Amino acid sequence: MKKNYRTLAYIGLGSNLQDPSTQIAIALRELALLPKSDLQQHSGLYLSRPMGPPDQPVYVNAVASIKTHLEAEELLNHLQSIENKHGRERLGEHWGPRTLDLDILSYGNKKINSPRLNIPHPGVRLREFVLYPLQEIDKNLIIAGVGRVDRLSQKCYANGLALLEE
Ligand code: ROI
Repeated sequence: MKKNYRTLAYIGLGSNLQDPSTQIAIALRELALLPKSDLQQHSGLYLSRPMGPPDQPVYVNAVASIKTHLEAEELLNHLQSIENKHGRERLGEHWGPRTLDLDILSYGNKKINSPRLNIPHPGVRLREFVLYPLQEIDKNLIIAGVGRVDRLSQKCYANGLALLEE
């Protein structure tokens, strides 16, 4: 049955291989083409130090919001097929480099814990490269079960995060 309401979902984008800024710019255009969905907003592009093994290139990160009729798992399927189009290889290295990573950060006020999905994303409260861009697009955002994004980003060390000029 078609859902007759739409869910506001936030998506995190990250890349540190093969011209990361271009990967992110193309991914934003692809998010705008998701079925049953409308892209609402996206942040600027940020340069961020790698979380995880430090011997990998710096990342470019951004966040976007969409309104969608897709169920969370369907949205995940679409995001994974976009990642795959960008040549994402799952090399098995824990927290290693990647051409494109698309994470569902939140999906309405829903909490989901399934083998494929943990929503809200468990990394949100600790990641400057998620919190600062979220605050840029919605300074009043509250992530259910996590907290107010403005307060969380005040407590989160910026770690050299830098907004890239256009
Ligand atoms: N580090 C940064 N700075 N940005 C990311 O998007 C990112 N993504 C990841 C890991 C490997 C945890 N580190 C990251 O998946």
